[in-house]
Amino acid sequence: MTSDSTRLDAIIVGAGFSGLYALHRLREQGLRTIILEKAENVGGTWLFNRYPGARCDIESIEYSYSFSEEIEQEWVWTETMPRQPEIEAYLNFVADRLDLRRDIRFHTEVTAMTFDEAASEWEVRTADGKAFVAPFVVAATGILSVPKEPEIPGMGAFEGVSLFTSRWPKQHVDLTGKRVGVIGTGSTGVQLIPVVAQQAGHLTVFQRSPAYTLPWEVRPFDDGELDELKANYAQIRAAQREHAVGAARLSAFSVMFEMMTKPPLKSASREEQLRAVEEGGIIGALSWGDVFFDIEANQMAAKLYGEAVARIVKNPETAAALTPSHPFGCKRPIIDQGYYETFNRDNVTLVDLRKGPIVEVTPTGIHTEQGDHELDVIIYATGFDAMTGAMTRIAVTGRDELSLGDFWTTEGPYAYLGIAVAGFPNLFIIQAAGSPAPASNFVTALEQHVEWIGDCIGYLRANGYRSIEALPDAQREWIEHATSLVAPTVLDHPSCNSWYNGGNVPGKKRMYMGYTAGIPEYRRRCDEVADAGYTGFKLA
Ligand code: NA7
Repeated sequence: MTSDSTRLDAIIVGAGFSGLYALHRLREQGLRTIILEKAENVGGTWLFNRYPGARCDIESIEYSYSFSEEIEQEWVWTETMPRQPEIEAYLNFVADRLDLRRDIRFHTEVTAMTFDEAASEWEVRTADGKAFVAPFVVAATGILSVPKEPEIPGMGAFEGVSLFTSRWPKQHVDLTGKRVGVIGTGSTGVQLIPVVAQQAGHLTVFQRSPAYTLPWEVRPFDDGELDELKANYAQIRAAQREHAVGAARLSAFSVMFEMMTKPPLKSASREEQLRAVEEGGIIGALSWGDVFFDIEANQMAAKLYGEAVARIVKNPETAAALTPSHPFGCKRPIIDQGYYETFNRDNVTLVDLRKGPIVEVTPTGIHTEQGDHELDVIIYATGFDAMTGAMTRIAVTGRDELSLGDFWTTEGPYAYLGIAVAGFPNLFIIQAAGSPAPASNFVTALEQHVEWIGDCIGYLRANGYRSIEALPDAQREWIEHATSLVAPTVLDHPSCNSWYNGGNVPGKKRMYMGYTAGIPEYRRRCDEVADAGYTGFKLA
């Protein structure tokens, strides 16, 4: 520790959804706490991902903090599922309402953190040369905060405008009349494409893997509707808390959850299958109880899905190109607004990269094995180095010089309870691998994490413990338990590369990183650990 280090009780990294609540919670417990945030404002992922069409696919009244009744009642959501600007404004409102800004250091990027075992404290260093010291660090660095840029030859030589959805410019981007290319058809691409199609002169979508996307109407609240919901907030929150995905109302996850209650596809007659598509469209095609557990049923559902898509998309070749070949469920579910209808527009072309990949970006466009596309603008919607990316970009050194980046890269992204890593005492990572966050309402999951971490730090301080560290055996068992939950399902099928299993990032150690037994079960297990005096941890 240097003499000019700032000394605190706890340091939080990141002022997004998790970090803001962690700051509030730890301050309430009487800890001198600050957030170090690289950006100029609060919001995290919801600050950077400001691309056209960006929206949450969980209902606003559930994708929001439940810990403060005042905030619940005072904030006014305008739509059932909130757009990015509204979520960004909400997080700014929360920061002001709880007077959080006085303890947030903006423009402060954490580059290194080192654990001093003798002193039992972390030294956190920043890009501008400052040092902060505290016994506890809470990494609220986000699970989708590090963009994964594709390594396509020639990207830098493009003479038009290159845009990245995960760092979309704040100023208005005028795409009117432009020849625009979009690479990537995950959640981001699926939200962006219908909006860009309305602005661009011509839109060319470069699709490597077609998405499964569930159309759903998002609408403004009717007059009085939000007030009525707010009057019932206690019941809404209670239902949400008990629901496996942390959202009892409509969400991309609850649609999937509902599917599991349906009869199996393998015993359905052709008439029953057609009726499902007739009555339920795309969602009907996938709504079978066996699709998540039986790869053959899943493949049958994929075919039916293609039939449902072909009822919307007029050009049969385009409809076939939009039919996915990976198992449904192994990538994060998506809710869309008019995605397939977009491909009926005269100004939209789909390039199916399964028939011939992108070779390079040229100064004037994109060259694929199938031909050349002249473009004014290229938009990259190519995903994230999810879950581990933010922490592996910080030089985190634990006990005995152990590097977190090296450990996760060589061994795998292990963590105990999705919160702590053996070898890294007093470091709490919000939503590390083995947390329910990826497959649930992120906000419900993070509130549990923050509260559990707050209670844990309170317990340590009250009982005179200076450090807590996950035990390697407990960590291994937790990861075995988490991965055993998906083993009998198609969620981590070998044919599937997604940010859930790290397969979307070349060279990343593959491991399914979610916890799929549901948030209530996860909460029960975490409480059991705490009630028994933090089993699976070494307290010193
Ligand atoms: P995703 O879901 O990881 O999607 C990224 C998309 O980009 C996906 O279609 C990829 O195809 C595609 N991609 C990535 N690299 C390339 C290259 N080199 N060439 C062509 N296509 C490429 O990220 P999103 O941002 O859409 O969504 C992330 C999460 O944000 C989402 O799950 C929600 O939780 C919110 P691939 O599938 O790898 O073949």
